[in-house]
Amino acid sequence: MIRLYTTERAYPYGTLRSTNASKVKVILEEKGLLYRVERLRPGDLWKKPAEMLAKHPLGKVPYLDDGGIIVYDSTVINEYREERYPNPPLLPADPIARARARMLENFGDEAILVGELSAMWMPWRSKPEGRDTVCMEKRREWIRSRVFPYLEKEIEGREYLCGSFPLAAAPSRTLAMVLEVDQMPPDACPRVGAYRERQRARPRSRAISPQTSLADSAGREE
Ligand SMILES: N[C@@H](CCC(=O)N[C@@H](CS)C(=O)NCC(=O)O)C(=O)O
Repeated sequence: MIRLYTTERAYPYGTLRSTNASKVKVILEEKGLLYRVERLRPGDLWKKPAEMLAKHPLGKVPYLDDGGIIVYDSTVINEYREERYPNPPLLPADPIARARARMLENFGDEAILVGELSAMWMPWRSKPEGRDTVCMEKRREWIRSRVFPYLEKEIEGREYLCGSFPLAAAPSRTLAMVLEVDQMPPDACPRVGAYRERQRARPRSRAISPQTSLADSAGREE
């Protein structure tokens, strides 16, 4: 049985989940694998208890326990999944298309997930009066000016960023998750807006939707 270690909690705006772990969760779903979610206490991300550090030396989530094999880091986990369970494939076979998929994934990691998105997402865990709205707006501006235009260009003429190969789009699936709560409009990028709706409509996105309860998104054991 695969166990995904992450943080997910119910808040007044829905179920708020770790962004990096959601990148893994959505891929486990796309692979149709059976797994169970093990939810850590959100405070563990700061306290970093010894049992967590024993599994992930940086004390972060996600990490995966695949029958006793521990794998951490969302990109490494998703590639491990691909190599260990090749069907359905997450990456195209052609080396050039494969490099493009990996570049899109890397862009998503560096432009969306590292820093920018969490600074916009974490404040939703606080009461409205406790949020740094100036900082949140700065992060939205980054997404508007640097992320949306690039995705707008890459999605042109395509239904999904990389056809039926979801690895490229895993970070942007978590952006779609955050924007279900944040509601920031795609402004001048209509293709991104329509793409986001298509992503959310995929049945496999349900497991990371803020509208899906904790009980309903704990994984599938059979
Ligand atoms: N590169 C890692 C980043 C993981 C990460 O930063 N996770 C966040 C939660 S979304 C975390 O554990 N933060 C606590 C910390 O940075 O100490 C990955 O892709 O898994």
